[in-house]
Amino acid sequence: MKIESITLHHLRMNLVSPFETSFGSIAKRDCILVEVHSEGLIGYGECVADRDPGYSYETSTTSWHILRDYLGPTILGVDIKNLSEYQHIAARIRGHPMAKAGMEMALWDLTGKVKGCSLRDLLGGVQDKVEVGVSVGIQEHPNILLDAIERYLREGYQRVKIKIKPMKDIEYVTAARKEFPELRLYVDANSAYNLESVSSLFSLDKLGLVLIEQPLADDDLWDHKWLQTKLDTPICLDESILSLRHTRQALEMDACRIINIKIGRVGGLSQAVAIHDLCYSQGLPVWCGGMLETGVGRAANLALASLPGFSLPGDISATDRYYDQDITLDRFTLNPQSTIDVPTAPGLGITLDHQVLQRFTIIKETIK
Ligand code: OSB
Ligand code: MG
Repeated sequence: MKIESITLHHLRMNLVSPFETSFGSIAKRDCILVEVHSEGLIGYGECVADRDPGYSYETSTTSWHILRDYLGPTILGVDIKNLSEYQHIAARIRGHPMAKAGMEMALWDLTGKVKGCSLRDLLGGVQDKVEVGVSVGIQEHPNILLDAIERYLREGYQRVKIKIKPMKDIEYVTAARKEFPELRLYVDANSAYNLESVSSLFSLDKLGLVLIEQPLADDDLWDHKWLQTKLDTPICLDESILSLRHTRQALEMDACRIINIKIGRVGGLSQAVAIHDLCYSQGLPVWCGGMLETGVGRAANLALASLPGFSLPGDISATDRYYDQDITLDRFTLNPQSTIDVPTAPGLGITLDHQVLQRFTIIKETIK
């Protein structure tokens, strides 16, 4: 696959409702669509870095810089024979996993289209549909949270993740547990706690949660290891796991009992699969995290989540949970049993809606 040109689109898309986490609230979501052209085919990838550095140090602006000034020029004109060649190119740039993942996804899509093979089959996926849940943002009042959960349950979701932070935790999650005694509940703190505020989590430990996601700092496996000895509820790491090495060390330390795998956070699908493989071989459950993706990133998440070790429902909701208008013609819908179908067409298996894409593009640049 000789890479002839690369087009970057900085998108800003309206969410159906604002999404609030411990690091802030967003009403519009930014991302970069990466378009790679080769021999009459186009591969698409989504870089999930947000406008602000709340979840990660990467932003849409830093990713744009890395994609346009480093990754793009290095692969332009190169005949990429396989994805491991790209791994070597990306490894020369320190950090910036989301930028690397966006470009890699476009190359995976292209590879699938060249071979006439779906991403699921390229990765070794084994499911036609995957179990999914919904992530509910921080709300103004526990009753509003209960209403939101009830609405999602009516839509068919059978697993709910509640975003928490200090003061927006015990009362909210206790109310949810009381109202929905059997519901599979996750909570996600996005690093909002420290050793002073951690006692709230001991109250949550009594509520029969499936997991507590990323309670402490992103760069702190050690304190998570300590906290896991104090909790019966499994800790699930998200922000702390940026690589296969972090995964191995977290496993060796018993810093968590579950891992959330996100393609962007770990630098791409190849790394995501490697992390899956290690966890699967050690019997550690994983699930696919979300970054409010468009249909492009959602298709990749579905393919990844079809691997055999993804034994817990992921943060992969239906298109209408995020966007009224999405950049793909394909809209993902929820099946009975809280599942979504994995795309089967070559590559990501999606088709772009160029009108919608144009409407949400705030900057566009082609390098050739
Ligand atoms: O921590 O999982 C997270 C969204 C943006 C940034 C971080 C996170 C999230 C979510 C939403 O929880 C998951 C989704 O439905 O895409
Ligand atoms: Mg998370």
